Amino acid sequence: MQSRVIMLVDLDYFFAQAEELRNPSIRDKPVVVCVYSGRTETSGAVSTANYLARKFGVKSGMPIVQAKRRLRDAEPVFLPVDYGYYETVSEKIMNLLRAHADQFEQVGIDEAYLDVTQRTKADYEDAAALAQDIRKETVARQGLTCSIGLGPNKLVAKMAADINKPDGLTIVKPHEVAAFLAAMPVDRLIGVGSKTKERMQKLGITTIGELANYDVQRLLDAFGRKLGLYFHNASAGADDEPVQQRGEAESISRIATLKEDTCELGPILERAEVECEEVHADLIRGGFGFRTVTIIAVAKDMSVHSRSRSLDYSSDRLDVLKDTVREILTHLLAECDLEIRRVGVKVSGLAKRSEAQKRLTSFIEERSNQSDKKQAYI
Ligand code: DCP
Ligand code: CA
Ligand code: CA
Repeated sequence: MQSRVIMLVDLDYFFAQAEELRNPSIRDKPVVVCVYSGRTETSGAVSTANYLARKFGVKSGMPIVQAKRRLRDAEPVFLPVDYGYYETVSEKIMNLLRAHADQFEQVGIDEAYLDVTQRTKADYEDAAALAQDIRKETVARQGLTCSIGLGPNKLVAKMAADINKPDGLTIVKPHEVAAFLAAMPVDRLIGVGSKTKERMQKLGITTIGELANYDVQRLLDAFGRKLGLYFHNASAGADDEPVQQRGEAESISRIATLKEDTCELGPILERAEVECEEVHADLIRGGFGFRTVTIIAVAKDMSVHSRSRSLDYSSDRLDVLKDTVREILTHLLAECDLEIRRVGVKVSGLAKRSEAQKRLTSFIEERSNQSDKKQAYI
């Protein structure tokens, strides 16, 4: 097979950079974009932060209070997430990137794979020049910097893009792959989390190179066939996944056990709202809107009850999701006398969001807000 040339383009500190774009006066300050949970004024988590804020140790997922503490004397700017705006920015960038690819695959709100084998005739010098053009173009046309990894497959391209951030370009030619990976700690390999890292450590594996040289049969014994084979191939930098627009996810869900079994709406709703936020974050990262919301409730006796409601339009709004969840739960609890042990939120009927859809949705939502909101549901 002809060797491929794959690029991974990832926007730098995306939500925070998008905020800087519409308000350049905050550029020289630490900028922290937050998902406020609404419980207290500062409860919630950091979505992302610009690189100045990261110098103070602020990072995605950190509690907002902790970020505030770290940035106490640094004149920080804290902003709430504005997914709709980031999506608009993302869409423009993706359209720009798509034009440079033979095959294009968006893998989240701020990154995409480009197969550029044909247009560069598999020449890395050509591909490097194309990557430089793309970097210049995202800045000149959309005002945003990105980091790019270039390599013979998606795995190497992705890992290369992470090396030189922000505003970096890292090129790994086919003959450089083994050396590029060998010395890296094993948890830098995509798919190796902290638990797997610990298990590998017990096997005497601490670097990706050691994983590549580890006896394959023993690896399969330890991790099972599918995962073992993946680790074996990936650690050698082998990956033949094609670049292609993915089929749409069928659903996104979260389920969790309540602190105690209860039949009261308050604590059940509180848990469900956290799940709404997590589901919604995944939804936005994937660039999806939803039409159907399902509540799954597991009762004390382990019986499972589910209720769904469909909107007559596709939405990506957290408030719409939360309102629908509240409505379904209220009905469910009124209908059956249940002590709930676990509660889950699922969205389905997912569709990629386009500009036209978004305009339509905001129009319908405006209308339905004016009249009785229930009319928006079927
Ligand atoms: N995001 C989030 N919560 C997380 C991780 C990410 O809300 N735990 C959101 C905010 C990010 C966006 O997704 O801006 C893209 O995620 P990345 O992992 O690509 O991170 P950034 O673009 O923020 O930073 P980097 O410059 O490291 O790519
Ligand atoms: Ca990014
Ligand atoms: Ca990303």
